[in-house]
Amino acid sequence: MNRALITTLPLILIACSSDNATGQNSAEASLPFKTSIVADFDSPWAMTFLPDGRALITEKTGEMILFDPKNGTKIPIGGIPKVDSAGQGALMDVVLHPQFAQNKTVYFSFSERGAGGKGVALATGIFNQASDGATTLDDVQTIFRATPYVDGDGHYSGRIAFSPDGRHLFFTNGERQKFDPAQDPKATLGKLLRLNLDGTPAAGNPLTAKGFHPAVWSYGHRNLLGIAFDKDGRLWEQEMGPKGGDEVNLIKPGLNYGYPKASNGDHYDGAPIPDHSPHDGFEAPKLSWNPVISPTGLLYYSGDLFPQWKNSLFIGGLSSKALVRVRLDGENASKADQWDMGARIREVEQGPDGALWLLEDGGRGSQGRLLKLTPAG
Ligand SMILES: [Ca+2]
Ligand SMILES: [Ca+2]
Repeated sequence: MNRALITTLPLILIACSSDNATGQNSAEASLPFKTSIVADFDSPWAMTFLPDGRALITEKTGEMILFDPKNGTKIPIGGIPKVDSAGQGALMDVVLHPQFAQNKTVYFSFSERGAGGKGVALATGIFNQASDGATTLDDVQTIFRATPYVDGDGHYSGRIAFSPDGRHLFFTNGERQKFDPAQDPKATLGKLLRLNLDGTPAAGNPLTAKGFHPAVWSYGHRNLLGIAFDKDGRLWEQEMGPKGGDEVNLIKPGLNYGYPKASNGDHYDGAPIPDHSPHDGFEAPKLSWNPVISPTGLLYYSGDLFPQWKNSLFIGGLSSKALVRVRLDGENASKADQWDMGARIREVEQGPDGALWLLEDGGRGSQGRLLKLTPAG
């Protein structure tokens, strides 16, 4: 390989047998994908692709970065509000408005300090890149805040997804390591919320007439770190459960998913939680993991590059340092693959060409790299 080619290639292959015939790692060689290191970040949290193939990437400490995979350019984006990134706090998810091509609107979530303590907030801004490349989110507005704000730095959740018809957005609020708020009708903590695109609670939410906060769509959740719609419009969710209780759930309006009254896991202090059982009044997970995988990010795969994985969910694993694949069949889900990635995986995204893109989390020895997975061989 000549030097000019090396310096112009944005991608570095780390598991290519032809480049590494002597020191080949058998685990890597057996993976069904080729892993390319595209870039290095500090502690990235989420990413989303723009229509032109560039990407927005959030960093835990509060930066949003415009990244161009074609040349490796990173441009910090101005206009992001102050983020409280202590503990599990972060500048969190970033998702484009369904009509981004027309209105340039970006939705993002972050943890902040406010009356009563800390909480997770949802905001919008208008993507604006000047002719000199300087990039900002203009007219940033916080359109929803979790209720209530409490002390502590954990279980914010903060994931965002739009309904397939583009008329509503779903937003996750974790139970903030306070347990009972997940069952409190007035709190948005431990809930999956359905909002209008302006951040107000959507009309017709299923529990409003029963006295719940009008944004609530489902409840009894712990730390909801991924939501995604499948091709038939089903809403899937994964959450970090208690010890031995990580979950994939199929979300249906108005249902109680049990936490902290029912879980296939138990509290980390050893206190038992009754397992899910038929007719206990709680919706059981479609899948649970023991030992845990520490799931983060959730992608519904619809691409053509890995045709064998259509109709699969992909989940990043923190403690498991894994990429996890779940096979869907209607309302059923089954564990399909768990590949060792050797680093904590925070985010999974599908690229414009159907490649899988992963962000390492950057903590506890993981580097925070952006990885691109393409078919092996
Ligand atoms: Ca994403
Ligand atoms: Ca249990």
